[in-house]
Amino acid sequence: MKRVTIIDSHTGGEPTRTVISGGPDLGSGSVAERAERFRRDCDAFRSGVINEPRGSDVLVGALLVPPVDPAAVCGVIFFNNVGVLGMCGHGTIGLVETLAHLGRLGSGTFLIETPVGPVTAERHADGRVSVRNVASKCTARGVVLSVPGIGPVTGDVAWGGNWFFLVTEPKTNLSPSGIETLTAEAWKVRQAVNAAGYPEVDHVEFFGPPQDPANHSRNFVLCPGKAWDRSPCGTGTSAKLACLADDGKLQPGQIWRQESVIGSVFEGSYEIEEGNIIPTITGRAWITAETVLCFDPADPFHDGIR
Ligand code: PYC
Repeated sequence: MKRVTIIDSHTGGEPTRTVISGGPDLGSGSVAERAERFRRDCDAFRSGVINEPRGSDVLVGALLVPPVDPAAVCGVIFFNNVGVLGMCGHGTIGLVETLAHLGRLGSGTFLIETPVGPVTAERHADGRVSVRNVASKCTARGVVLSVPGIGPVTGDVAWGGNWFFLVTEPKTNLSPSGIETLTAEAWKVRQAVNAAGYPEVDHVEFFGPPQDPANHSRNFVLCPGKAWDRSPCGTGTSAKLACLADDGKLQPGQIWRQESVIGSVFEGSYEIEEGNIIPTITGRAWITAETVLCFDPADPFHDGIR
């Protein structure tokens, strides 16, 4: 029986499953090279850890790997129900909380290597974690899509560690009761934006007014495998900050409070470094389980249901 030790956490409701031991040996090289090896050679492991019967579509996995830079606390490869992610904001907050829970973090700022570049994180005295993300950018503005069954939809293409299509006037209210409809609409938008020449986009983000007046906006984010993000999405909020910065609607250092479709909140701001927009996202994670996953070679669903 193969055993994989994990710690589960959630960040604003969105779960992260951090693999502590029992993961594959990905050899040497940059975290990007090892993420590519993981994608190519370890799909059964990815699916077995995330998908039913051990997990569910909504889980995001975080595989700890040795860093290249000895100053880094770790390297990490994020993965979900269908593949490998570039970065993950809620996942990094969950990872930091997990390392703190294990007693592996001192105080101060930590360097973490991801496949799309290094990020830094800081755990504050109140347990909140700030993640200084990779450079984010808006690459196409005002893209008009003709979406079958919906009609014209306008949005922006932006990078925040993953690729997003950001829609500011969705057709459905961003409330928990609308999640089924929002999921169906966002999936159609995803197909339309991919067909319109943006195959890199694998997350769709709808924005609307916040429910809590202390916040600036509410969002609904559809992830690559059709799961909706329970958190406001760290990389999605980074993409939003890049668009706001581009529009001159948010100044460096100014706080943006992004509310999720279930009301959890990330605080974001950005700075400009060498002409790049560098977002910082702050949120809170909670430990939910310490578990050993068992993989019996005779189990017909050893590799998860994919
Ligand atoms: O927080 O960046 C994020 C994220 C990506 C996918 C799910 N959450």
